[in-house]
Amino acid sequence: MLEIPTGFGDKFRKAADLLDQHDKFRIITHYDADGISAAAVISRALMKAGKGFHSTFAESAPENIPEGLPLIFTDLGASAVKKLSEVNETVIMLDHHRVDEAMPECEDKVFINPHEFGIDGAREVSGGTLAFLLAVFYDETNWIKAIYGLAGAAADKQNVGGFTGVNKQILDEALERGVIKAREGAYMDGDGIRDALIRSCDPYFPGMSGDENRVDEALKRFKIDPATPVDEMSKDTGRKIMSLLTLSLLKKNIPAYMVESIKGYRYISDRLNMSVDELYKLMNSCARVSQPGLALSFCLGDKGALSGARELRAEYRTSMVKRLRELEKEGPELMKNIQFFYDNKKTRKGELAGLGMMYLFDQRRPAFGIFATDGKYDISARGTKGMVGRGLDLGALCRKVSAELGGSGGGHNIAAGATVDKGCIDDFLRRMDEEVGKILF
Ligand SMILES: [Mn+2]
Repeated sequence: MLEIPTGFGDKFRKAADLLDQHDKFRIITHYDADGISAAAVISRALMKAGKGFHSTFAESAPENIPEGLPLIFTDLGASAVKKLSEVNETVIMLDHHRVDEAMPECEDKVFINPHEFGIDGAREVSGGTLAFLLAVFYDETNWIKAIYGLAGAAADKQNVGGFTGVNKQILDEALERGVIKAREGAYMDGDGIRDALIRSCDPYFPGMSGDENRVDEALKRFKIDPATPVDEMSKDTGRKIMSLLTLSLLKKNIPAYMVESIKGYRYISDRLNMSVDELYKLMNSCARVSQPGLALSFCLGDKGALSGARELRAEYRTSMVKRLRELEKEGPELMKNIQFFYDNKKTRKGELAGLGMMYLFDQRRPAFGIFATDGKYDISARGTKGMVGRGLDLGALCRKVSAELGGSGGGHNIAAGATVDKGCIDDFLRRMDEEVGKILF
């Protein structure tokens, strides 16, 4: 049984009653993978109850709140509760982002934010798992949809080091109910082990990912059938593959906790024939190219949409592996205390910098991915947990250094970004190199 604070549970009961009272809803959800996951859970629950819905993806709660239908906000809305409390509609809001404001109490509205109950929305529950709680409060048979909720939590990186809090409770009960199965292994998927190894970009295996010859050679040496499905490898085969992958990372001096994180429990829904890991990565692939609707469609059972999403993910993986291999060969440019590279895709540079820091690049220097847009440079900065532990705050540095040069910037300590005028990029890198040096060296 789920053990959640009483007041928190009361809010879900009230939200479930509001679902009961209407036949059609407008769902407004965040356009990232967690938002897609939340919309998938709610839409499926409404479909099952024979209710209608209409979903929209947004970056935040819209300026003008649409009226005419009861509203469900998922994975967003907490920063706009005042406005939402004034609309002339029934409102259900489920948002795990931390805000300072108290959640208002209104008769035909319910505002659910886990932080109000001492639950850490950054780690313990996501938009997807909040939506899932509502679905099971509404109708217990919705437990079979657990994979959709957990995918949102995984997409928001709440599974790093294992699920905790509300997410963990949902996972445990889903396992107990048999709607999800746990299997141990590497976080890889593909059409057989050969395909999975060649396409693997997250995790990326230096000297292995993208290199058909090396993969073939290794599989032959270990006498492993290249077509063996990843989930059906014998213990012995799994061990051989793991030692191979571990070695590829250790050669790059990747720290032990990162090497460890390439494997763990994968949570699989037999019904969907998919793992939580694969599901959220498919959602991410759609969100990345601004097609969250495609991901929602496949979650609602559209087979064509599923193959479309699989194609998007395959293209994405091919492009990432290719670019990471180039960076593996040429290396990012090294300065004294930082490293940087240019990339021709805006959204890719940050992910390349992040994956590079996790699996490939020099571990002593934070990485900066740079993209040229009209007249400006867009910069993504990524560090490691170790650097943050030694006092590095890339968000603060991006803000400070870009402001000195008339640009803007900010973000988290481990992942941040900045924009500066074209003529300023050399100064930006030079100043960043100095500032990072003061902290790390
Ligand atoms: Mn979220």
